Amino acid sequence: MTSSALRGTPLIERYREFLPMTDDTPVISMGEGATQLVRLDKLSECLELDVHVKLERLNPTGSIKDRGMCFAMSKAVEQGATAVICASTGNTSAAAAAYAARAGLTCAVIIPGGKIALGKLAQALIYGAKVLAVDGNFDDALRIVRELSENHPIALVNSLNPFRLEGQKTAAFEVCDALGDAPDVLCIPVGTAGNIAADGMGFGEYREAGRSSRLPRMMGFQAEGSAPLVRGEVVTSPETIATAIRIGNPVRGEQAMAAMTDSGGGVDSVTDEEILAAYRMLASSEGVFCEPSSASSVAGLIKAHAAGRFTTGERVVCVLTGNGLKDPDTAIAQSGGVIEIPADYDAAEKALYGD
Ligand code: AN7
Repeated sequence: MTSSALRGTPLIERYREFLPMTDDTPVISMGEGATQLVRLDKLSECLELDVHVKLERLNPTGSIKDRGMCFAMSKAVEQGATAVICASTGNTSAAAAAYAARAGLTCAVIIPGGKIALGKLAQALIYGAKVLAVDGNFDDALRIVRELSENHPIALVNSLNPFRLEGQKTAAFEVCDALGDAPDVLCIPVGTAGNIAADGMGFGEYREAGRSSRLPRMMGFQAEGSAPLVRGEVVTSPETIATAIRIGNPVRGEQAMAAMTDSGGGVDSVTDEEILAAYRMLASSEGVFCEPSSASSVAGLIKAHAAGRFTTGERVVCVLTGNGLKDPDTAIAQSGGVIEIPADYDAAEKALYGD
């Protein structure tokens, strides 16, 4: 079946046998998952690898977060919740707000003030969430959200919520289904580390069920200024242009480290310069526009390749977790400026072809 045909079947129905669904679990869905894998021909040739990217921007709110959110929301409704809350660097808030709207729940999100991409803020607002911006970072926001969810009847839908990981792991299933088996290597950005922890579960469960024959080496990449797992300690003031992964205390860190290490992969960091170089290259050379955080997976691949961590011909999947359109400010700042001309033919010709 094609991706678009698959998208007609709710993600959590498609992988029902791998999820803790009950007869009472409603299916809250709007066409998530079944995202395309695209081969990067130029990068593959350059690195002598078989490199594919998984375009998670094809999810309903434009990021990978919809996978976990559709299931977390379904379970929240099953358990009788009427309200949900999350802390977010942006994408989780967009997903929570959208799925809450669809399920008829109220949604509150707490974001780091001034540090989320414009498109994500627009999404949370228009989907009708109550948006609180704290004078602090994601880790501060999560601390507050955890306490609120303990004191009030409001369901927490951050990746601390186990159902989020259950939904997120479907990305690993889809990679195996699309390629016929697990790839040699999976590269993915790391923020809260929920995704890579979930992928570890997904690849493991698929192999156990005989749906794939092996586990990929899982390589996670943090931004250098927000790299608690690489440094082995909490980062109190995380900084990076990749605001989605500007997180200093990953709640799924331990589980993620085990998954990465057990698979023969590991965690590393990439600088903002490396992230932005990959971000520009993906768009201008491969026609793939992702958000900066997502490009850290490709930046990490390039760095790991330079360090000799691949064998020629290996198959690599980089997960491009979010849509480039969410962060127009960075795209414009990273591009050549607009050339302004008067409204006449000669000026246009001169600007394009010179005198
Ligand atoms: C585009 O939205 O944490 O390691 O609050 O938006 O599972 O956290 C987003 C994270 C990668 C990292 N790429 O995934 C949030 C949030 C994008 C993201 C990550 C995020 P995790």
